[in-house]
Amino acid sequence: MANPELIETFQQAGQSQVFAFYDQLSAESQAQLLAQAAEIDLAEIARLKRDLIDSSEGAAVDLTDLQPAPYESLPDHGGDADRWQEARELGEAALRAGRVALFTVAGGQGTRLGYDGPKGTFPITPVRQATLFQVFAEKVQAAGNRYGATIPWLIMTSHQNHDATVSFFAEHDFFGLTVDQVRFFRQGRMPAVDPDGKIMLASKDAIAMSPDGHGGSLRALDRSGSLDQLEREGVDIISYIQVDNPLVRCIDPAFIGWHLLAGSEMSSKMVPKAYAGEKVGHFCRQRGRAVVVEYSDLPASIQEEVDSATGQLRYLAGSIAIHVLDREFVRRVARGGEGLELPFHLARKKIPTVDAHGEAVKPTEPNGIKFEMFVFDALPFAENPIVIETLRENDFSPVKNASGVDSADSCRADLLRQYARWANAHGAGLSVDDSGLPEVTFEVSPLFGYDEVSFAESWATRSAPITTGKVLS
Ligand code: UD2
Repeated sequence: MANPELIETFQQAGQSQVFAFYDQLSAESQAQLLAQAAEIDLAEIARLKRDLIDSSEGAAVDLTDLQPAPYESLPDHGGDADRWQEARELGEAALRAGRVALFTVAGGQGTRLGYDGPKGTFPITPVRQATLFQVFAEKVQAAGNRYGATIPWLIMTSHQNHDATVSFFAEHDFFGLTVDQVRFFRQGRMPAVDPDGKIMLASKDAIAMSPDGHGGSLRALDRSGSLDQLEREGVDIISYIQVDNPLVRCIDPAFIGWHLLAGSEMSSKMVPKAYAGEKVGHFCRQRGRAVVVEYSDLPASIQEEVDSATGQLRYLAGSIAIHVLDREFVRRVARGGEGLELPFHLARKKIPTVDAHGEAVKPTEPNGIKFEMFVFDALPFAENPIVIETLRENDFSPVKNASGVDSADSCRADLLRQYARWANAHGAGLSVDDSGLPEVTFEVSPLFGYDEVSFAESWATRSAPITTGKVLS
């Protein structure tokens, strides 16, 4: 039998069920199963069972000494306009010096959207139906042109969607970017376990493995050699975004500048929560460190507290998963040790598996547990973390659900509102409804304008009026 040591290690760890059907498998399937098993850190699984599954306190979030995090308000909301201008200039200088890379986490499974394929290949813009990936590619290109620098774009995929993602870019000639500029790497995986901590099989010859969460991106950036490559290129600032949010200012000089002004290792954007129960994480401080507490972990009574001085929610700063990371900070956290490890979070899920006879089981209730790391759990390790305010309409409209809130429809409408705001600020005179939605369905390619400033420059040279179906490009 090939690799008996590995099988024996699993037996000794009480995980022999992983090889229950091994003798029935072809040599190829045996090799596949062994390769998967070799990815698993059995000591880590034992620790997670003990600390998260068996311990009632393990999963509880520590809320002692929690305070709302301070943040830099926008100039229109009382912030220091001169400092914002200083930040912007500093960020622009860093961009011109080629110090900035974009990083997109795109390893999620997109289950809620119900879309078959990597989420980044989802068509989103209102006229061209450009995909999420194309929108980001055009923003990278436009910003690179503006600052006279090549902006590397790192994309983290998962085992499930890696090949499809890479082929998609190849089929579309990398949307005008160079092959060297766009770098793909896979994130790590974790096995699902049953309530007794036993590693589950997806089929007789495969372990039920799933992506290790967006927090796995820090390890993956390091393991893939991406950090070393960035270091050779003189890039030390990593702009982190999620694949589901095409509205994001993914290359934002002011944000980069605030990160540099503060000497921060990890910076974040916040939006004021729209209402107490909004489902976002909360930026907080705890014993001198920055933390994000997910909505599900913060009791409603705390979420509803009002600041008597401002009349606003006390825990106002909502996390929209937009960060700037210092390259060496990522390396430090990725390498771990000395208490630097990101914690795992546990989620009870329906995991397709096999029964004792190897027959497929499709559960209707959660039957297993997945483990994920979250990138914002790196914040407590960061020196001088800073949170800055942004406007939702400029930075945040994620595509998460098939319909309703945070769906493709709501996101397209937000894109249209943004185009109309930019155009009307320059006298386009478009009719809009009370929510700012224009009557005409048109589109602004990021190559024409990826923010107000670049839009204003291109607008001065445009010709025909805006009508339905028009693409400004
Ligand atoms: C996340 C945040 C939430 C809020 C929201 C904003 C968590 C737990 N919550 O919610 O507070 O900021 O985003 O949109 O993060 N991904 C991977 N690999 C994985 C899992 C996810 O690359 O293993 C990527 C995924 O492709 C997507 C992003 O991470 O780009 C967010 O993932 P999600 O949809 O699971 O996050 P969500 O909506 O629960």
